Amino acid sequence: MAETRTPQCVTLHGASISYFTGKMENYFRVRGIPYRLRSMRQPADKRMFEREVGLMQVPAVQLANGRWMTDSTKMIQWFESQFPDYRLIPDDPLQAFACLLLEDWADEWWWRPAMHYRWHYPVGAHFASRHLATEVLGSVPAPVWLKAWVLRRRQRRGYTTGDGITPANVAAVEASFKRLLGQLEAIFRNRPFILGERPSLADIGFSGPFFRHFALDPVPLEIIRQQAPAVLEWVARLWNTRLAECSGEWVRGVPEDLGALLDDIGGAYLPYLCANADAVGAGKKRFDVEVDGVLFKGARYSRYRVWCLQELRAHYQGLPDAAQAVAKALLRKHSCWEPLWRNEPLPLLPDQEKNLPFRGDTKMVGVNE
Ligand SMILES: N[C@@H](CCC(=O)N[C@@H](CS)C(=O)NCC(=O)O)C(=O)O
Repeated sequence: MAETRTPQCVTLHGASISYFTGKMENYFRVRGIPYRLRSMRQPADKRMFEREVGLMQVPAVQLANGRWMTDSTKMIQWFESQFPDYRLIPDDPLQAFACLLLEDWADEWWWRPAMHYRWHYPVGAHFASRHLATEVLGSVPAPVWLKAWVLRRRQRRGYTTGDGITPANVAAVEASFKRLLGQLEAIFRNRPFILGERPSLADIGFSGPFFRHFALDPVPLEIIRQQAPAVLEWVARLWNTRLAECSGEWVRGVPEDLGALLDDIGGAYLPYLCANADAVGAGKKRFDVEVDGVLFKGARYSRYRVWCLQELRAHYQGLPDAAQAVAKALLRKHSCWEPLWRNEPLPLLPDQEKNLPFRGDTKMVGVNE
């Protein structure tokens, strides 16, 4: 019989325009887990986060019993194991694997374009920097304009021009976003959520880039309005859906229209993860990588994303034999198979991220490294 225990209210420490805070908000709402958003305040919270979860990154979640957690992906997996009613992850192992792959891609690959659109265009950069200067740096004794300027510079150096975006590849990065919109638009014209009539972990994954970035920042929002109105509807639909009230069904298997997304994962994301693993293995904090015809110069290395690649492998290896065979054929068809296994061994730290979601070892991208 389904579990009906009502979760207690949790505290979501984050920022109200942050990518991963927005992902957790969508998760908690859809899943019916009551939460209170508490805006992180710098610099005091830095010490508290480092003490409680090992890292300064948002969001961090505090359970009703006071225990702290970090990392949206592992937190969601933990909550799903605690409250197994109203399933967010399909029972079909192939669909579950597809969800985990899409979530990882949404988290890690769409971060850079989302940061680009936020910080490249002055209209969005001024809105976001003033907002964060007030929300997150409110207690820092300096004028808002100065804090906003410092934030814009930090975010560009950390996540856009300092992470592989150059004048030569901006057009291609923006074209990849528009291609994603076309792919998602085609899906949402056919059904309300990525895997059917009910939201899955794949939708929650995409709420990261979309909810607080692409569908909030003025430049990408206008592109979505004009080119992908069904995607805009999906953003609001997900926010307004409660799994407890959903009676819709999943689609069967992995539908054909997800093929274009898988092609992009195989063509760009997984090869990027391999190049990142090469860089980490070689001790290079910056590296150049060309994927799908687009050159990223001076991308930052990420130890965390080496672990992401390991996680994708582990999800595949955890599939039952029959599902492994189908998954392998699917991954092969979309050029995902070879890059999934290309690097051996992976340059992981000893026991890296073993204590997630309660303690993290590495940040997704270290802006100060
Ligand atoms: N893997 C983490 C990533 C969290 C993350 O990188 N959050 C960003 C803000 S949305 C952050 O805190 N960055 C740290 C910084 O900018 O120093 C998750 O899934 O929660």
